[in-house]
Amino acid sequence: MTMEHDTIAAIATALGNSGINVIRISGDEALEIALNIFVNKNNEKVKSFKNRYLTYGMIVDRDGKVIDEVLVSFMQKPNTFTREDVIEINCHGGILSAKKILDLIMTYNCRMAEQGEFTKRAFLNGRIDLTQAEAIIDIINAKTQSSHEISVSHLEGRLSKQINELIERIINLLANIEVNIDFPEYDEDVITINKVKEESINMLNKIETLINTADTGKIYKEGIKTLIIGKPNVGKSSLMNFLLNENRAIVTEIPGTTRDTIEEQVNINGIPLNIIDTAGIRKTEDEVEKIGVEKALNKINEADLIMMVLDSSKELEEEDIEILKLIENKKVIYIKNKTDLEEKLNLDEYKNIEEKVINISVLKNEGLEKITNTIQSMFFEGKIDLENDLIINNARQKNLLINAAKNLEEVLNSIDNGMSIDFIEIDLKSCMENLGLIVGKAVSDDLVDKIFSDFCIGK
Ligand SMILES: Nc1nc2c(ncn2[C@@H]2O[C@H](COP(=O)(O)OP(=O)(O)OP(=O)(O)O)[C@@H](O)[C@H]2O)c(=O)[nH]1
Ligand SMILES: [Mg+2]
Repeated sequence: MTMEHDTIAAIATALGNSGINVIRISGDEALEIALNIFVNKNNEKVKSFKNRYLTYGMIVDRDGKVIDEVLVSFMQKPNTFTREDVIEINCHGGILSAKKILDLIMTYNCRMAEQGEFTKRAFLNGRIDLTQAEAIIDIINAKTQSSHEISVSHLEGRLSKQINELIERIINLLANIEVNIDFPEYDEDVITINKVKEESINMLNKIETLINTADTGKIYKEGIKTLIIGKPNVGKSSLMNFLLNENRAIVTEIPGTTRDTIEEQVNINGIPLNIIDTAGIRKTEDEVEKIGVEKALNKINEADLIMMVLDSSKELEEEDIEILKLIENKKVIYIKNKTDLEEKLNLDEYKNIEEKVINISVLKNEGLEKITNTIQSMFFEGKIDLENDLIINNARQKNLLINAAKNLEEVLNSIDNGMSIDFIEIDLKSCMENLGLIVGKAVSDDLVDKIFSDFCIGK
């Protein structure tokens, strides 16, 4: 078990061939340790560092041997990221300098920081709340501009502000109810109940609006899992390569070219796609191909979007029909490729599909923009204004909002059924607790540990 007030240290930058690395120390011993291992340009120990200034000098080991040339900054508590004393040492890049300095620091009264422990301290010491801490992880991991923007708005505290406002409103309602329970002779029951009802409806609307943004938030964060599927040789890998704008997958005229699934991420007009090219679906005796086909079929369930590729120059075959059946209940874009060749495909028996089919020729570079337009309208049509809407992009937060919404529905049910005000009070309190958990009020230690363990070391 680690103690929250230990002094901790870690290398905060990714180790590799970089220009500089940063070693961070936080805690009561931070300043003392830095003073012990540092000498200035005259090779003298210093008595202190000026708060929030960079000081040039050397790090020397216990025998006085120079390890590296550095810039040291001292940030005095409480106005620091962790709200503790923080030292940051900028040393030269590469792996060795930073590691040697960290090893030296470890010989003092200090231990290695756990993953995310600096940010965890920022949370535990009240500098940021949980939505902001989660936003920091998401900013680090953001793969698209949009996902980054959403997380920055959370870091600024926009989500916390809305949640805290809701909590305030519930506290007011509870106070009203308490007055009623304590002084029943005032007989303001009806007024109170009406107010609770009105407020609950209004708050429920707000929460539902937030919940409705969660699908979009998830897509921006994780990308649309897009499976390219079809019988062999229809041009799946050609389409994949076109979307990626590189020759990632092997393309040949031999049916059965792609054996394994190939997964890549791409950003198309700001829409993040995780594209998976698959082995052409057919019955085959080839052991390797068979496994590939199995893999492709298994991926259907977990896909957010299926791109079903058909070959315009071939008649509809049993394999096509089988795939059409398998994807019946999924979000599908039907793509008819090779429209540069003489058309043989007949979809008369599949009128509903025919209407939706997008005609393309990867070879001639025709019709491909229609695919992106379709994705855009399928997933984002008029729903979200990234700049102004607050978007949920975290499953934990979404689930708590769903619970809070259920609590308010219960409140409204109880009112409609003329239940005693005690019931209403209980559900309002649960709602308040669920909202509180979003921003990190009364969250369990285990949960805090779990959330911060997703961070990298040194953050
Ligand atoms: N005429 C024409 N040929 C195309 C077009 N798109 C792809 N092809 C050709 O069709 C053949 C098969 O393309 P692939 O992209 O390998 O097809 P696939 O669906 O990945 O095939 P498997 O991996 O075997 O399942 C290649 O010879 C491509 O050059 C197109 O729009 N028109
Ligand atoms: Mg292929």
